[in-house]
Amino acid sequence: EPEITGAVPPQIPGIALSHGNIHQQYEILIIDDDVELVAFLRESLERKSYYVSIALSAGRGLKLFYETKPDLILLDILLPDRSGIDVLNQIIGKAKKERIPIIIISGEHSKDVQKYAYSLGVMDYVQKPVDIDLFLVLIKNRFELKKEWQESIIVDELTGAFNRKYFNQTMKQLLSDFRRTGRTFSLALLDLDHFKLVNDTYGHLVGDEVLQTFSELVKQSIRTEDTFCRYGGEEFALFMPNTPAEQALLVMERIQQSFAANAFQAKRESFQVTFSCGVTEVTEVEQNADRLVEEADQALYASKYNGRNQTKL
Ligand code: GH3
Ligand code: MG
Ligand code: MG
Ligand code: MG
Repeated sequence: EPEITGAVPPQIPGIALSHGNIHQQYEILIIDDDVELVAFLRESLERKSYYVSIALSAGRGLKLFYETKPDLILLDILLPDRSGIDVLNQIIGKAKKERIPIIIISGEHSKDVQKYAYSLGVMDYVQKPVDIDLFLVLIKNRFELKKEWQESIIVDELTGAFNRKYFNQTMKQLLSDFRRTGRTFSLALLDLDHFKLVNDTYGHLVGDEVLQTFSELVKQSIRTEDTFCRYGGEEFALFMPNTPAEQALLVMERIQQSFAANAFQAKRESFQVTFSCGVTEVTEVEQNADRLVEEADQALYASKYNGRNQTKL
């Protein structure tokens, strides 16, 4: 079987994130033996900047499914080696779990086959000949849903900061970059000062608003390559790649000043909130996630102990 391969994705992670927005280069796997249709689809999809990989048989399709982890699959029913329904049965579980949409494109118009595909959980069954304009809109819709889902599992709902799950992923990525290339990064832990008092005085809803305003302000103050996460409760974390600790400290002090200057209104009163911060920079090769967090946490504790509304290394 001739090997037709699509454009090679870049060696950077598939998902690039900036402050809760996903900019992804999506990869589409086409499993279809109709060479002309495949070439046409590929051209149309690549023009829309999708990556395309192609399998002209069920066997090759399954191999590429497991190897390339596509974001969407276009699956034919009549294939030379096995039926597309077989393929479907084999991959549908994993595809559902990982939210990989499967779109059947087939010349097989029997109602029973369509019904069976739908009953397995396929959302779209497109009959050949394919109307490319409609087809491209359909794909775009499927990716929009996927993107919403991808964001929903890594972004904290209240504050729009990344969640703890994404904190862990980012930590892993940055530590491995550091071990591989020596690229440094700083980690800051931020904890709101006397936040219990804010809740007790003005109520939990006002407390939530403070958390939101705080997050907005931090997000506006940082670079796109920085990653801002809600670590838990009223505690946040900021990763600053390529930033030595001394520089990170200055960044945090600047944010502290602008946050402290912000006036909140509640119960016909005006009040201010501050936060304390601890910063650490990755240094030794053996440094691991727990050590880094512990160091930042100790620095944070020193800031609290020393009177709050400040940053320590
Ligand atoms: P310190 O300056 O020492 O950090 O004092 P603190 O009062 O900020 O610290 P403490 O750990 O005693 O209290 C944290 C409070 O944050 C208690 C908790 O109810 C509140 N909190 C945590 N998550 C949320 C949230 O999502 N919304 C609101 N409104 N409050 C929250
Ligand atoms: Mg076919
Ligand atoms: Mg606190
Ligand atoms: Mg706390």
